[in-house]
Amino acid sequence: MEATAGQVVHLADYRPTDFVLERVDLTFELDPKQTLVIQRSLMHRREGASEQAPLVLDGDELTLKAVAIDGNPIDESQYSVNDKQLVIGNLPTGVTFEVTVETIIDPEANTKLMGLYRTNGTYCTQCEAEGFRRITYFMDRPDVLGVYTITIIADGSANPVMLSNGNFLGAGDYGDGRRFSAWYDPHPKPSYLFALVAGDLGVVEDTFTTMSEREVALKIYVEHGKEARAAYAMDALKRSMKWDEEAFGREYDLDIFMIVAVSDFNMGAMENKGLNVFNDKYVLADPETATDQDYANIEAIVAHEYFHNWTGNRITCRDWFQLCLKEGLTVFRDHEFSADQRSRPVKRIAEVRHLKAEQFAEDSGPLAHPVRPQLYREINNFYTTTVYEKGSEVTRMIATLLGRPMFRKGMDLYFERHDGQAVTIEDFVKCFEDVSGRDLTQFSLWYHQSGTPLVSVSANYDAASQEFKLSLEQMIPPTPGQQTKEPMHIPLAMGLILEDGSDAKAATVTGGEFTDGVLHLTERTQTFVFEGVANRPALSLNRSFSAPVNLHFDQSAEDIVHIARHDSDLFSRWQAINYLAIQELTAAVKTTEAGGDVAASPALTSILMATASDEALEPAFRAQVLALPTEADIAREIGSNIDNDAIHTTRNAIMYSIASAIAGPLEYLHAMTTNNGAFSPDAASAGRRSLRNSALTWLSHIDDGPARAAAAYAAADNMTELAHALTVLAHRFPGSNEAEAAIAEFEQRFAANPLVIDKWFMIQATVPGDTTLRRVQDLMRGSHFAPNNPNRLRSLIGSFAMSNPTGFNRADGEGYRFLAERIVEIDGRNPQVAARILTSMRSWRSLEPGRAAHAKSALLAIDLSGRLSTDVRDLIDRMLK
Ligand code: 0A1
Ligand code: ZN
Repeated sequence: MEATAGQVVHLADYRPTDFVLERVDLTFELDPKQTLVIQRSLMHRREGASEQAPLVLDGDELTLKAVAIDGNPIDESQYSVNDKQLVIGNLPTGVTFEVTVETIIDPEANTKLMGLYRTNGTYCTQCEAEGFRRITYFMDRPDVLGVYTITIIADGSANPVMLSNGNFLGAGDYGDGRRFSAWYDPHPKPSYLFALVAGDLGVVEDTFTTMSEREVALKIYVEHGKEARAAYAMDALKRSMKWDEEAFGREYDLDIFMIVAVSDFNMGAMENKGLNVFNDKYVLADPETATDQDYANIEAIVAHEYFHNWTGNRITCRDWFQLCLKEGLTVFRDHEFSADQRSRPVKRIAEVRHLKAEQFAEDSGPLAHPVRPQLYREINNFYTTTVYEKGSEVTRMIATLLGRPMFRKGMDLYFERHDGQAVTIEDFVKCFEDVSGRDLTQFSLWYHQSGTPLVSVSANYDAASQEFKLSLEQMIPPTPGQQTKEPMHIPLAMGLILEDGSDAKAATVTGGEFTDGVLHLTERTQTFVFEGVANRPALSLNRSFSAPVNLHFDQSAEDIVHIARHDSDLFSRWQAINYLAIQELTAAVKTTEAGGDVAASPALTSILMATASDEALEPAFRAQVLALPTEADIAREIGSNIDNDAIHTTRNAIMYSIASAIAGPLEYLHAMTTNNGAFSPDAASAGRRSLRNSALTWLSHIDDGPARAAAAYAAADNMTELAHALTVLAHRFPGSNEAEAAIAEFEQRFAANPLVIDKWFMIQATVPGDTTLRRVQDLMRGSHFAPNNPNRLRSLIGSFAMSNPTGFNRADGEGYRFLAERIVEIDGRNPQVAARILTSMRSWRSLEPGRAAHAKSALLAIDLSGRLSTDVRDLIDRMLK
């Protein structure tokens, strides 16, 4: 366990290392409990560094066996060692020397899953961010780049597969049962991109011919028997490779590209050079076991990790404060890829829903931080939705400001100028300034100021002068460590929609920059005047969600409906309906709390019906429109004094009133979207299934029993419909014979497939209401639960805490008490997973006072529980501050 305090690291303290790494040779003698790691590194003292400066190497939970300089063993008169550092003195100046470090590590005892560990009998590594120091003493930071040669030695029968980064050099037998395998990666890389895998795995193989006609071997390693389920991942990989050549001119740079799927993994996947390691959840899919969402996730994550080869690996981060340099940019690239592979507006809607649900929530609570933070106590806690998703939005805004062709030029310059380097956000932004001539100083505040800007809008049309006046005011709320903010550069795509549905073409626009339909809000308050607007338009603002901001605008229901029917931007049509729905839902919660009855307005009901039945629109879009804001969305919009039960009751009542009014069309939709023909995971087929599922959900609000959902469960021939029908049964008809029977049948059918059992956990853990806590506790005692497996922990405990607003936020506080105990337990084994699940309580201060008091005492219980990891300690301190 780390020290409880955890030192604060400041961006301002960045200094290059005193020594420059040139080459690293690593030999691993693998053993489940005693692996020997021999490191030989060539390095030299940096020019200008002090001649007295010692070599400081990071370490964590290592047993040191030997140290040598240029082959000569040294002892503690020349070095000092503790669990965190190996410090070597008396090193030469002006010449290259070789440091040898031998360490012993215990992969089997490694429950943190950082460094070298075992998963289902396979050796596997995870080194980002600071896992390499758990393998050997090293300058474990991203600005230390080296060329690696790796030799793996292991028992040959247990480990026929032995992999590392780069190109394969060769393999052989020692004749005593041991085998070796050697790898060489010619591209200098930081230690966080190192990877090693060894075990007995099956493989799926293919090839890809690059744009310069080089053939690359593609291999996906999975557990034996699961090979067929890797086909979609392979297809996604080939499409990603092609897309990166076409969209960004980026070609792959080794002879081989490998993916290994493992069942114990802290995150989604990892972009190690040439050897990506994946949580198997994001590799394995077939129609019987994977939903359409699983397929979409696999496509996106395979692409994301592959795209890191250029944005992250060839050009990496100077320090971990620059994490968004690789993550924000790579998320943007994977979003663009998915948009090109699927429906762009539907993809954008899903992104914005996710951004608001996660990032906006983070940005308005105690864990808010800038896209590029200034300090951290535990870097693992900064793999956040702000760094990833807001980071992507900031990249998107650069593309909006410059226009796509100029953005591409800036990216080309970035690749050309910084290939092989470890760089900063400033280096990145400078490329776009240099190609465009635009000053991005004010824009860069997006990297430095946390908090979601609020843009207040007022609009006025004057028929006599044919002028449309738009006044905007921006306000960025205070966030931890940032009480006052500067006005930002906010690019707002917009249109003025005339009566006939067309966009007004204003003759002139004054008051600020307005280019290609994008208005540039740069002042705290700014008024734009559009001249020559023939009649009163409806304002469609923030089209495509061009800026990640909240809008405050008292727009009339008629104008919103007009946009919902006519906007040329499909995303904006969804946005308008969503806005209408959230306004109505939040108002209705107040009515419920005051004891009144609620029902949806005719405007909302009719626009939902019109859009849902509009055959000209793609089914996936219609399904998105039909998906009302979630209970969490409503809670976020209300912002304070949250009573989760009132929200739940209100949302159900509104759904009941709408479903009653449009029952006929819903029945028609449900019938018309029946699956016929073989399953295909393509976007159009998935869209049809999502519309059908949506119709079933709506109908469950007026059905007087579970018969329809039970029939849908019985008829489903793919996981998308099966899991949805089970969800409707379990959530809408809890305790019914049909629900219980389906839960039991599902368990029996998929008992041997842990990834499907995760869905079973998740569906049960998110049943609304007070009784779910008991069910979660029972499931934890059941045979499927594995307390060390991150996927099991997340799907049972994580989904209960993160995605069950009424069950978790029980008024009596039992949900919070349960979680506090679990966090302390999990933290003892796997701090990263504990910390991630704990973020479910980040918005506790917005709860109504009774719940908030219970939540606070649960957090205090964790606080006082003794030995906490730096990960959990950091979060608890920030959440209680
Ligand atoms: N770089 C990876 C995410 C990642 C980060 C940390 C990890 O350590 C447990 C693992 C993966 C990505 O963006 O996909
Ligand atoms: Zn990434």
